[in-house]
Amino acid sequence: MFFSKNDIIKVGKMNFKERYEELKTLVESNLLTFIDNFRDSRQGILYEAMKYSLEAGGKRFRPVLHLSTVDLLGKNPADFVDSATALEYIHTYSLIHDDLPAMDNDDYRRGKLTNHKVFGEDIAILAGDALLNSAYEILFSKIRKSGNLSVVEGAYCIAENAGALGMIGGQVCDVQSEGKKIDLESLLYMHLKKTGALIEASILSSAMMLGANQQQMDALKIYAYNLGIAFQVSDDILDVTADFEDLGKPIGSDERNHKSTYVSHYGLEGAQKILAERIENAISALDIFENREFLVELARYTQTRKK
Ligand code: GRG
Repeated sequence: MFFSKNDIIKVGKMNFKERYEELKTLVESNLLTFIDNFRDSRQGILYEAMKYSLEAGGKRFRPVLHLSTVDLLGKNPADFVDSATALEYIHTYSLIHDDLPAMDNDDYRRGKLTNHKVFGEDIAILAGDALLNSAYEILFSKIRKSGNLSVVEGAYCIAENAGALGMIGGQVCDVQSEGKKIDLESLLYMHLKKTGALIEASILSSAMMLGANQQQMDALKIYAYNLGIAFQVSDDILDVTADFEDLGKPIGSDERNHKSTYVSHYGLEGAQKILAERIENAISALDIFENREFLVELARYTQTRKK
């Protein structure tokens, strides 16, 4: 189902689940448009591999965050489908590479065989590379169309948070700490970068592109920071409490891979308490926004999600 700009503007008060589905559909219905130019080329196999992982499902949490921040600031989410898609491309590339034998060596993701299991390691690496590159093509194109410095700032925020001092840096800490018991400071740093950075960028980049004021940016930074940590804590909890069907991948992989997690450090109850605290911190940061209902519910969903 495709939503036109007018449909999106018309959306008034509606329940959280419906609005989430609507924003998710907005992204999903445009997800392949940006790579359509090489579908029938010599690189057809690359297109198929990218398409496979893009269509494998997933919550689309980062694009939904990006678009709902646009909502929060009273603008039209349909104008941000491109940058929302770029975020999902970056996320999908990171999952493909994370699943490779040289990293986590996983066979299942989102309930389906991982990319390298279907297309081979060589194509899976290239599909990840191409998704990352396509994300920046999309962002450059948005900058070119807008001619606006605030769009450059938002795009830079995404690049920086996905990079060596962001998600990639966090992944470096992750692979280097495997099999070791790391201290809490290192655990927090790793998670802030590996998981939190792209979640933070999803929220802050659209606010930057829209020229949000300092007070709004400060509040969103607190929300995004706490939500990023909360998302990782809930991921650690799900790894021991969820089931394969909901999660789409085997349970208990953190323990099998000797990973330090919030659960291994604090126990299940301790991790649940930290999660609740982070969620409350995130929610109270939104007090300055009148239209905060959806992002409040999104934080609560992060606490109670089953997948
Ligand atoms: C390979 C550069 C590089 C980075 C990998 C994202 C990542 C960094 C690793 C994934 C490992 C992992 C399970 C991290 C925990 C949090 C996380 C990012 C979970 C997956 O994201 P979801 O739950 O997945 O949003 P879906 O499938 O819903 O999109």
